[in-house]
Amino acid sequence: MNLNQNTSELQKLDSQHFLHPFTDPKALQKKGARVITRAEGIYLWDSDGEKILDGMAGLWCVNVGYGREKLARIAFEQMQELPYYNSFFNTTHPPAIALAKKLSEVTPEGLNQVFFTNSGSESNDTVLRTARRFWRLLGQPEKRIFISRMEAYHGSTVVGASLSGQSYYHEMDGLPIPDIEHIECPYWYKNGGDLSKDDYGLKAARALETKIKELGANRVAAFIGEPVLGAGGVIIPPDTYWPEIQRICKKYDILMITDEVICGFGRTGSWFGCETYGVLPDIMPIAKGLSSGYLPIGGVMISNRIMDVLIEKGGEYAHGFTYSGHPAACAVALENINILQEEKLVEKVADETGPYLKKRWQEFEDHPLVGEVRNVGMLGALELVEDKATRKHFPKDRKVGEICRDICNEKNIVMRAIKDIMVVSPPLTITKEQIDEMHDLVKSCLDLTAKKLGVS
Ligand code: PXG
Repeated sequence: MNLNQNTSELQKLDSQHFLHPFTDPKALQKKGARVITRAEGIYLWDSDGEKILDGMAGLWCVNVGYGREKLARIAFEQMQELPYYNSFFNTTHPPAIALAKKLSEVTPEGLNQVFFTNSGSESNDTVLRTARRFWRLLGQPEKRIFISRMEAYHGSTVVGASLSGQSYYHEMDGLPIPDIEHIECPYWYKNGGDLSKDDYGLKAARALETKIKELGANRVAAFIGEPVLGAGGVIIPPDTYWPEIQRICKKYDILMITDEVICGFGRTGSWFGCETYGVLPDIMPIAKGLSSGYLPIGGVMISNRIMDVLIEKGGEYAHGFTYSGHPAACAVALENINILQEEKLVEKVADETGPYLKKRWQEFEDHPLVGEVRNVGMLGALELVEDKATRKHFPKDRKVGEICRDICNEKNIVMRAIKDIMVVSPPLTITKEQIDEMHDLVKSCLDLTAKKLGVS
């Protein structure tokens, strides 16, 4: 990589030729992007040599941390042995077979077959096509509506964005596509009012039943939800929510899909988020932590019930991507899962670092800007409000989240601002000492934000 250019030259070339995801290109031209040049453990370095604590594990994905030589070596070796071959038309190769077998072992009971993709968005396109095909093969082609939720994020393809639940994902190009509905998500702090968390969890789940009755169960294919809503603001459901969702899905014979793109591979302190909440999905899209982001790969885990129908009644499954089950990506993902197992990273989050993050994070409850502190596993959110007693948010135009995020940037910690919710999702390798370091940085950024806003 040519790193001899200085930062401003790199920024200029970047904004002239590179259209960035979820970025205002005009603002970028003025400000210039931060140029990240290397990474190790939980830290990044930029083109000015600044060391940055990555509180977001990239984009919620670098679960085993940066700088794993073994993953690089495995990609190198696989690329020499067989850099590419496909799995269309009755061909296959050993890395895809080995990863598929491993996934059937680490995922919950009854999910034994995987379809490989290259991203979470492709996974959700696959989910929609597969669920509709399942009902069609059973002689119910009218059972095709997907019920998703407000605040959800399921990707940026046409299907992914349609399933997503924030209007600004839809405004860009007139989405959602037909036969996708959105219901309230289990956002207790915003919508719970005086209800206890458990009572509100049941209420939020029963919005699904109301919607099913309104549409007719014979028209509803599936319910899809992230176990914990990630990009919507780390919205953690009350414990009563998912079991009630599962009960309703069973009652009306609707497929239940847990989107594990963020929650999978240890993020919530279990291998998969559905396990944290005690439910078992029919279909489970995965990506991100599957390879810890070292190479792009995603997948969809499919239950035996669905596979039996696809096999017995289906004929050709007319869906696939050139790079489905790419050999190097599969080899890296397999080794990434081995690392999670060998270093007991999921157990570490459950028993040691997750509870420690929670303890340190709870200290922010006393901060004048913080209305709610949320944690599960290696996820944390701080909801910034104008009035703690009434849970009133700041007016949108004060851009409080953006202010805090810019301060984090200056202080060399990456935190994501989702409206006025500040979020962390660090690598699962983070140590207690590093959690302390992250806590201190976050504290100083909150204090500076409060100062800038004139809040004390
Ligand atoms: N499902 C979920 C739950 C996700 O969080 C996707 C699907 C789509 O995955 P791909 O691989 O197509 O991006 C995601 C992605 C953010 C952010 O900053 C979150 C995601 C992607 C980019 C940014 O919150 N989540």
